[in-house]
Amino acid sequence: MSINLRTVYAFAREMYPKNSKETIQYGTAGFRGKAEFLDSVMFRMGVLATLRSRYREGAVIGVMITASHNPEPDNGVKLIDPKGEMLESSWEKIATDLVNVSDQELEQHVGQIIKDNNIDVTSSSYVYVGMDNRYHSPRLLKAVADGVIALKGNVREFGIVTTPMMHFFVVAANTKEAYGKPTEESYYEKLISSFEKLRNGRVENGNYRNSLIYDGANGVGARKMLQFIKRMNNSLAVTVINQGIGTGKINEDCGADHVKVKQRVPVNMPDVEPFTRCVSVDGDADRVVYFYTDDEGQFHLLDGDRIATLVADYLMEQIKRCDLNLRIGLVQTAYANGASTDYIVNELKVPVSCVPTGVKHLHHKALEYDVGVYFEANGHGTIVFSDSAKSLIAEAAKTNEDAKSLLLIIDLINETVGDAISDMLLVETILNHKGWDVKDWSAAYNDLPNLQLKISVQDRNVIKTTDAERVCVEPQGLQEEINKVVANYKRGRSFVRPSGTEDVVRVYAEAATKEDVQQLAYEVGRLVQRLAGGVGPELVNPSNAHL
Ligand code: 16G
Ligand code: ZN
Repeated sequence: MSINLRTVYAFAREMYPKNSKETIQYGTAGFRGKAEFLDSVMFRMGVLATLRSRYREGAVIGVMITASHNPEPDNGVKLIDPKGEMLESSWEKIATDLVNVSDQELEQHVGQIIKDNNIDVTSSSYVYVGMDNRYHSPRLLKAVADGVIALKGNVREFGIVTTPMMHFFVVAANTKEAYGKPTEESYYEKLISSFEKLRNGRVENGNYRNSLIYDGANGVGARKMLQFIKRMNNSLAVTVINQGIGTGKINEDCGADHVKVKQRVPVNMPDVEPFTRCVSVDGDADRVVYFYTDDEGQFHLLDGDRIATLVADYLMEQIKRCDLNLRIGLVQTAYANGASTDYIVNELKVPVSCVPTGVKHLHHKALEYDVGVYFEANGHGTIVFSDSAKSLIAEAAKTNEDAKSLLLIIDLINETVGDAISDMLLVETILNHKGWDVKDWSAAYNDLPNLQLKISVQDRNVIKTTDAERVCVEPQGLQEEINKVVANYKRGRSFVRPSGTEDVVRVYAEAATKEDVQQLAYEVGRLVQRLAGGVGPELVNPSNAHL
């Protein structure tokens, strides 16, 4: 096979010319931005995925087109490495450089990547592509596919799928073991059969009822849940709202991010009994949070921290029952509610560590344990089992029923990445096992009131942090000022960090009361505006707002 790099240039010039001069960066979530500027990015990512596949000796590389929880006009692209993990960081830099060169430089630049990485361009390559259900996704998918074709690679299109499904397909294609086949049916089969075996016909137990409301964020998670429902034997009665049919826009007033950040129910909530279990996923179904309203109409959130503690508690219990000597650990970020961390340390007595925001940091840390549970407060997370833990559990499962359940949990969980649907089925399994309703689940600890603000500044990168983003080292003096403010609040905690996905600085605050947390967030937000080059209107002091 001979490759003519001219083709790459010709395609780019004719069909995917670069129409934006702004430099963009491969961040925590790949490339993201307004869809109309992404055609050339997508084409080039098709090219890069093909090169990456050849570099990895023909292993399948995944490309997912989605802007996750962002609004409808946005889109984005993420590459998935052969074992289902995020793209290796040295290649993030290659990706960034590749999308930012001009069309004229493209041919030569691609030649350089091939040379620098010693890539055999005549070898075979396989790229899997999937997308969310935004109206511009099919157009962008075609651009990725053309990028692969320009280098004579093999491309397989999966159409509309969730992000975790893409990870599943990539792993299934690259592993020889009985992980599953790289097909939608195989994915459903694996999750549903382990879920139903874990239920063992017992659909209700104690306070646990098997019905729930599912907010699909008008995204792919809604469609796929409808597919799950079709295939489940009534083991779970799910009512899907925000299905993405009609006028509803993806993530608009609904979905996991809306529910978590706004701390309120999504649109189109049916009239349900107080304490009904409800769940929200985000636009590409890799995040999940639970919520309910009590008998006074008060909203309650059960977020990623809450899921992490439930899961860790359950796993500890099962591991103890099987008498297995496995080290379990929990990984959080600075966003984890202080009350959850206290509960983990003082009640669960599980080792807990804090890492910077972004799945790859959590995932990486979780791999240090035999059984690593990681969750971001925003609902993204999973469990990873080491190979030795898996074989110990498999051995024990020959004689022990609890170990058999653990083995089924390994099948139920999508280890490569947080998977909203798989995580939800896991939570349902644990609640059923314990005979718990949402009240029982909430009783473990009370979240400290918390709040997030977005602050616009001239250049968000003037903010530099350390200690898993809990301490700000630049601009100088900002952290000292934050410390002084925080000291005035009971149980006060606050940190600032530049967002990896939006052009803003994020402020997180928590404190003993709702009033305090509003005031604390305001004061820290003002510090950022003053000391880090704030642009836009000054924040309004909440204590003056009532005057
Ligand atoms: C991305 C990350 C997510 C993180 C979020 C933070 C991945 C796959 N996703 O969505 O883990 O919580 O960014 O966004 O790593 P921020 O930097 O804008 O606060
Ligand atoms: Zn997402």
